[in-house]
Amino acid sequence: MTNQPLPLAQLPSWKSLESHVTKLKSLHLRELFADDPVRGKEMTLETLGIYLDYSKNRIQRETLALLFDLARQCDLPNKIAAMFRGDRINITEDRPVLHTALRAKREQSILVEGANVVPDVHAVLEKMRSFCEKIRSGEWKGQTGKRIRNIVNIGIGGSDLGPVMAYEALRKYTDRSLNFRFVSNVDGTDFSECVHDLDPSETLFIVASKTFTTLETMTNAQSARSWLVEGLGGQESAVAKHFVAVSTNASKVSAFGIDTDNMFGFWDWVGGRYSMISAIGLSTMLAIGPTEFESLLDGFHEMDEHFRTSELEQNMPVLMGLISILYVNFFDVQSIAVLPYEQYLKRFPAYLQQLTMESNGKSTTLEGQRVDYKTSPVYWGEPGTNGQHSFYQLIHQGTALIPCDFIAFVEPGNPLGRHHDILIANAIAQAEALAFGKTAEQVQSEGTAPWLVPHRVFDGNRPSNTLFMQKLDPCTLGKLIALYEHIVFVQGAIWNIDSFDQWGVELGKVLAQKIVGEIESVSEPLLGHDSSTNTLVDRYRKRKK
Ligand code: G6Q
Repeated sequence: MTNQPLPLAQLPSWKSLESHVTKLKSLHLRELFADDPVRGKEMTLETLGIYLDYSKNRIQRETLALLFDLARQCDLPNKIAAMFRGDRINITEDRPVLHTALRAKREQSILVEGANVVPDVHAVLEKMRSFCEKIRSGEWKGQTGKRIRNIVNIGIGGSDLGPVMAYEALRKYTDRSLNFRFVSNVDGTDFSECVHDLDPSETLFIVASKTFTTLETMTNAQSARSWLVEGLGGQESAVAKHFVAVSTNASKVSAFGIDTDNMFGFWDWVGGRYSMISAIGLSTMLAIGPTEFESLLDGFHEMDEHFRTSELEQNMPVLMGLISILYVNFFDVQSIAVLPYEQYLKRFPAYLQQLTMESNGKSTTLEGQRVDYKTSPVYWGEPGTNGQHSFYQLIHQGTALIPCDFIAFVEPGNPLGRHHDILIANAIAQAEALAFGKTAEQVQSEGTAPWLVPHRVFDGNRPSNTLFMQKLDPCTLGKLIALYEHIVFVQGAIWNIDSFDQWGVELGKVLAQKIVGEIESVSEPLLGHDSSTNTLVDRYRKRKK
């Protein structure tokens, strides 16, 4: 599958980067800008209405050339082609990785085992559209004849984070006569708080689960069913009017009591964290309507095409992915902050946590060897300006180097006096302060007492990207999400790992099942764990009411 001839750390470009970075580390962004006055204009890339300023990174043009060499030596162009073609690149699960087919145009053909999957994708989209129209128009009635006003998505992980993020991001485009809620945690508080003020006769539950076996989702779905049936006078027949499912598992869906006519399918070649634009996006389509959902799909597709067809040097996901590799593998960076200066993107960092860390939090190569280099950093963040009044201190003056992605839009979500100018000024100022800092001389010249000077110095030389777009609308959101999906792909391709499995979540699930049995056992269980686990189980058993 891959033509990569040598282990990563033995590639010539890797070795060249190692020696190049020794020199780079001694350079300050102040010098890089002083030596290259057009840097701030030239180290930018604009595509699909996204302006990327990457000039405030600790790079020279030579660094980029070496990173592109690395990409070629890692066979990145062929790896990209293999994903889009539907090769079984998720090797540990022996599956193609085709979330890009979810946003393919009707006339495209993408073959899985010889069959074109694009017509199936469009058939599901059509079914979703017709259902959404019935709910949004009020044609679909609940058990008592009332129209649906509340929509509750029950799902977790990939079946929750994308829908929640998209709903929040596109709130301005949503039908405000419908009320959307999202339940994910098995903690009963999540479900209880979600429904406490809802009328069951006006509530629709979407049970979103690829496998339809996930413990949290099934537990919440059962509680939802009891709540609904009880609230509607014990009528089991109400389930048909108040529950729909999104899943790949028809038999489990019908065993739950949901008519498979009310099931929206997808396929095992869509990974959970890459599924928000599949039928898992049903709540999104209900909220924004089929036409805006189409724009969202278009945005994803445009970025897919950019990624698939652009030269590496002009390819935004490739560029951003490679710059992140530089920091993680050559500057020992442990985390990257994503900082949207846009309130509607408040759940975007949470969404990215899963996308990035579940994909690339791996330490085994595709050949089954232990990696001898770092893989995924921690991705985290908060919307600006809130973060500035909390953790930015550490980014400015702490001991860790934390590259930042600033995300901003020219047009405000809600024009209000000077708010937006102030917001954007802050985003631009933070990137400037991080890069250039404030020297001891500058601090002294302000008349600061000598003992206080070291505390008030900003070293600077802290890198960032700025992503500037015109307006947060469905199409732009699609481009932005696909950009990060493909950055993750680039990282995984260079690190030579399987970005599309998630074996690391299995062990805890299995142990939890065992411990649930022990906790709920009527007779005293024989506990065979370590002494810490045994004591915790025993303590809970003795104290629970
Ligand atoms: C994502 C993961 C994971 C998954 C959830 C929910 O890539 O596979 O987050 O989405 O575990 O799974 P189900 O959709 O099967 O309930």
